[in-house]
Amino acid sequence: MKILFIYTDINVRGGALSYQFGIGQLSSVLKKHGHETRLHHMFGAYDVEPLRATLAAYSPDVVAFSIVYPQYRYVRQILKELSPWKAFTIAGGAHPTVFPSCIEEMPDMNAICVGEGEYPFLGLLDALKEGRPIDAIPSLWVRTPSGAIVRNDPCPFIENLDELPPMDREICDYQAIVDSDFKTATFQFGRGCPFDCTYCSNHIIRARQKGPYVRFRSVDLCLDEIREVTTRYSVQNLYLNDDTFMVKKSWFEEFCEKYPRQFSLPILVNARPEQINESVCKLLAQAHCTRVTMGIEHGNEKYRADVLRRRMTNESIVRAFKLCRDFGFKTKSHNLVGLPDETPELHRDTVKINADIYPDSFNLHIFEPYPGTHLGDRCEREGLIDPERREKVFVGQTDTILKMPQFTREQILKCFRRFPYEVYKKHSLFKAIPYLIYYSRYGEKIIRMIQPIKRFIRKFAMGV
Ligand code: B12
Ligand code: SF4
Repeated sequence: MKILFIYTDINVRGGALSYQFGIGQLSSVLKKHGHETRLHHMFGAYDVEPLRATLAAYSPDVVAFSIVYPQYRYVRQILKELSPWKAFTIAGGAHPTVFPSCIEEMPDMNAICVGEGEYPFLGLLDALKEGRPIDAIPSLWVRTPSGAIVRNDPCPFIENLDELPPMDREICDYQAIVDSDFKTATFQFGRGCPFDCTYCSNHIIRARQKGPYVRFRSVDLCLDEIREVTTRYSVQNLYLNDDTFMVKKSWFEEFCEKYPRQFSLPILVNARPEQINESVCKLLAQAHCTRVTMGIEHGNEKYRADVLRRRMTNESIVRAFKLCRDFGFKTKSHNLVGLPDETPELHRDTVKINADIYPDSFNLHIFEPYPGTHLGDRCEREGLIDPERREKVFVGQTDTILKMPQFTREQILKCFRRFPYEVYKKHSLFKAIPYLIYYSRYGEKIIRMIQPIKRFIRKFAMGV
């Protein structure tokens, strides 16, 4: 059968293209079973016309959307504008997994997949091809001709990721993706995260299916994948996108021992501060690591533990960043602002810890409540979401839809815009200035204008 995947990447900040691992994995599995796949990547501004043309030219049997909540509004718009659909429509991804009742808000969506999609999707395609009923396939919620929705229980997590073929990178212009992010190829070697951060979707994704959630492909297969990608494409850095790269100690050690025997390209990784210690850093250094990204999220220890369920001390965070720096790795911190119960005073603790740490680079996101997550549901229950803004405004983590008397929208935006200056002012104004522009009201427009010299600015500001 002919399947057209649709990946919407609209209004995403920063201008880098991205590879969607879920689609890459589903595509390789479907191709292995004799199906034909294509991708329509809607990037930048919303424009449905090229998609209309793709649909007319390709005439797919099935149209498959992958949805994260911030992009959900655009998927609904596409569905509406191109209705009625000739092809069967199905969606999967984080949002339908965390909040499956979203199918009720999409009358043109025939089915959604809750959780991992490889086998449910294959089951669906086989049934459609053979004209069999489709309403009893595990993990699928299906809209019947009468309009009723059948909700099937999910199948268990795939136990052994090695049984999946390597991800399909040919489905997109992979070289363009690599080039748009300073020649960086991204990899996702495992699935799942054992932690419970309330603003993140992982605790719900984990609860949706049975069986162990945190899994890794075997190291040798991961190295084969790196070889394949670096041979086929021109790549200068590898970004290992896994939520927590070092969560399975034996896998991490094996990877760090075997990787440098075969490759010399620098790797960039994610970690939790409490995972960083001397022996971990030694292994990372051995594996040519050049940057470690760690979530701080909030600088107030008690707030971080009580509201975000991130139980670690400030001391351990400061120590982790320092250790990484001592080993010569660049560091990057992730932070949030505009959270429930937060105040401008509490946010100052986030500024302070970043100023103390002085990371080479950082991200500050304005909190966006994802429906179905612990913190998203709390915002809903407590009436913190401004209903007008939720429907009308795309926030993309640079604005807020919360209405909180103790931390108003104006205050949140002010904190967001001043963060770079406050963090870097005592260290380096040269570093603060590019960030101030990036986080300013006109940041996105300016970034687009200076696209040709982006690499130079990044080197200047972050040293990478
Ligand atoms: C890697 C990653 C990225 C990468 C790759 C983008 C991507 N969409 O995959 C990058 C860095 C680019 C990224 C960007 C963003 N991300 Co992100 N990302 C992740 C991460 C850490 C892993 C996802 C992954 O690759 N898993 C492995 C693959 C194989 O699984 P998968 O994508 O889930 O797909 C499987 C199933 O979901 C299903 N499936 C998926 N699509 C479909 C479609 C059909 C038809 C079917 C049947 C099944 C199906 O089958 C797949 C195979 O089993 C998750 C956290 C997590 N645990 O999921 C966050 C996550 C998905 N990201 C999230 C967000 C919010 C974003 C951004 C909006 C952030 C931002 N402000 O820029 C952007 C959005 C980009 C976009 N347009 O999608 C949220 C989504 C929240 C939600 N409830 O919707 C998550 C869950 C993290 C969180 N904070 O909770 N992200
Ligand atoms: S450690 Fe990161 S990926 Fe894991 S639950 Fe927390 S925020 Fe999500």
